[in-house]
Amino acid sequence: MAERTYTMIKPKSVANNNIGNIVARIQSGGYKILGMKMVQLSKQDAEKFYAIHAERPFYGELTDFMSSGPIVAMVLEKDNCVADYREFIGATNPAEAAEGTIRRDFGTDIQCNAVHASDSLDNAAIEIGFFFSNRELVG
Ligand code: 3AN
Repeated sequence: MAERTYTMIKPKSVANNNIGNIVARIQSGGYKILGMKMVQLSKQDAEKFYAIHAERPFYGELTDFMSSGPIVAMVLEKDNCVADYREFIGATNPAEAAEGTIRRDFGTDIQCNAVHASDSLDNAAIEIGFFFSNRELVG
């Protein structure tokens, strides 16, 4: 069944000029891009987006990093999109991500792991709503 997920290209990959490479990878994987924009999160935005990780030791560092430069936010659509895309990008730690995955090829460490991906259908809906209005999505 067609599902939607939320993904974003993290600041370091934007700074490293990898937007085009990552978008090409996503499209060649069969994911349809329904919405896309480049924005810079404030520290407060990043804290809100990652509120689920508030108790984790890396929360301060993660939200500093995610607000350190522009990100590219996207909504993707495909059958079984949420689970398939998690597999497609690879493990959280790029060093442990499978060959040929986005995180393996474009991530540098566990924090700067190239892209974010929603971890469930419910969170995908919340995360899509955080960045996009319905008007900004095609199809
Ligand atoms: P995923 O992004 O694979 O769902 P989560 O939800 O465990 O992984 O972590 C969310 C984000 O927090 C990761 N994308 C990564 O940027 C950061 N992160 C996770 N674990 C660590 C860690 N041990 N040290 C620093 N940052 C981390």
